[in-house]
Amino acid sequence: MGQISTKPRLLLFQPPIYDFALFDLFLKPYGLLRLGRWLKESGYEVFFVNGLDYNEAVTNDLLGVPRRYSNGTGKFPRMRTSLPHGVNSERSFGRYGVLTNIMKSKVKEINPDIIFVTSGMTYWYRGVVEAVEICKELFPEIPVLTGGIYANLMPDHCKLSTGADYVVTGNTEESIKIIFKAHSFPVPSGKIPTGPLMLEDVWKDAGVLRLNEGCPFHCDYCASDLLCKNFIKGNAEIAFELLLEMHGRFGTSNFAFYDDALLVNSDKSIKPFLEMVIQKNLQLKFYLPNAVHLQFLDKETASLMERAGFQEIRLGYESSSSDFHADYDDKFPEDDLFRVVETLNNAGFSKNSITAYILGGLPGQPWRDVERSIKTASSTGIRVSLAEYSPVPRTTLWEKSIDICPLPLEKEPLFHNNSFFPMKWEGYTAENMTYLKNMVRELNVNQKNL
Ligand code: B12
Ligand code: SF4
Repeated sequence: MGQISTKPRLLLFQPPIYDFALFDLFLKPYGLLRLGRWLKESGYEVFFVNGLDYNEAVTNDLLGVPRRYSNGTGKFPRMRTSLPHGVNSERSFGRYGVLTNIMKSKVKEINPDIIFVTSGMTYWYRGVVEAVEICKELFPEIPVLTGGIYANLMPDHCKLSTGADYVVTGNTEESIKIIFKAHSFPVPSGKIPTGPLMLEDVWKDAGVLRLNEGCPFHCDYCASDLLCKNFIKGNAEIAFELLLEMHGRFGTSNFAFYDDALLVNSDKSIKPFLEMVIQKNLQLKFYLPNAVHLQFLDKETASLMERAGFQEIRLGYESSSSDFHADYDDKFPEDDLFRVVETLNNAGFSKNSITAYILGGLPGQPWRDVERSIKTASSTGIRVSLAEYSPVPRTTLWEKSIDICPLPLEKEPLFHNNSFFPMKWEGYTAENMTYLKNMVRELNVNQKNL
């Protein structure tokens, strides 16, 4: 007979997601699983309930098996649901993830001593509410902590809407130590590791890597510096070890970078990392769900990326307007896109594998500026992606967004979802947005056919 463990039982909970549409573009609970690894190393027995498990059999029997792709991306099981009272949309709203009763029975079986619920986009908060509700219904006395992006950007809303015992913001490491001490749990030692808990179900199809933490830039529309106060330079050896660990244990061959600023400090991080990858010759595939900075993409980096197995390059172009960059960010000189496309192309990337992100729908932004940016980017022969602005609490543009927007952004985070197009005005109407989206679609089809 096995011995009964006396280790404290920690439950990590990834909530389901409520949204109009959701595609799994390497969406993983990376932050939460870093904590899991830390606490496992500190002597905790760690359990994980994945509300976004796309392989959960009972859910898939009922809702249908979601379509998945060989690069580890794909769909999640979806159930139609209604929007809360007072929130209206013509689009169908959905709940993505594992059925509630299945999650409930998993949580019950674990019988935890302490629970961590993570959070992502602010407008996904309803899933966090559901996860905390399940935990509190089953184990009213067990401390429930929430953390992550929504918790950090809207702590008061998070406390009120979820009723969690703790909303952890700022310095996660210190906060956890204080809370654990107050509850007489063993206080974890050392630092939160860069690497996440190794779970086959999570990492087999696609792994997540992050070299640099945070970003040295401070764009008015972005929360990067709120989530990570100081830019932390990456360590190529540690990232490579994590890659080898996932590849060795689970055969993972697709890897996505979560960096906000992957190419910053490149001589010490991404370049040596890619050299190690090339030398080991493991036939891996790399993806960039987040865009990289144009000004740091030099010849050497482009060549290393191509040789290491990058399947695509996404570029943070945002706009062709110099006024835009003067107003909101200070990212790069105007003609950098042309230089970078040529550099990437010479390194072996087809134009069809390069995408420029353009930001549309910022408060007061004229639609004609966005149209010009789309045309300029597309004239280089690459693909274009129109990233629709989502107002992010506590950023520089937040106050302006609240002033302009007729929707109650502070009270109801669902309205941060760009599906509501919260910043429409007479200089950028819903019709203008539809026109721009169609234009992007057509231009991209034409590029493909060239
Ligand atoms: C990777 C990423 C993506 C990926 C998706 C992956 C994902 N996980 O969601 C992609 C590229 C698809 C994406 C898309 C978008 N994104 Co994005 N994305 C990010 C990014 C860079 C990382 C997110 C992440 O997972 N971080 C991992 C973190 C959580 O790990 P960590 O820091 O190590 O975690 C620590 C703490 O958070 C904490 N913690 C975490 N969980 C818990 C739990 C407990 C209990 C405790 C105590 C602590 C704790 O402990 C961890 C260890 O120290 C963030 C920016 C950022 N710097 O975070 C933006 C960000 C989340 N995205 C943002 C936006 C705006 C978008 C888009 C809308 C962009 C657009 N206009 O198209 C789209 C929308 C996608 C959609 N489906 O709706 C915004 C958030 C907006 C919002 N309203 O909430 C952010 C903040 C960037 C920004 N512009 O400010 N994104
Ligand atoms: S460069 Fe990118 S990640 Fe950095 S602050 Fe600007 S938008 Fe955010």
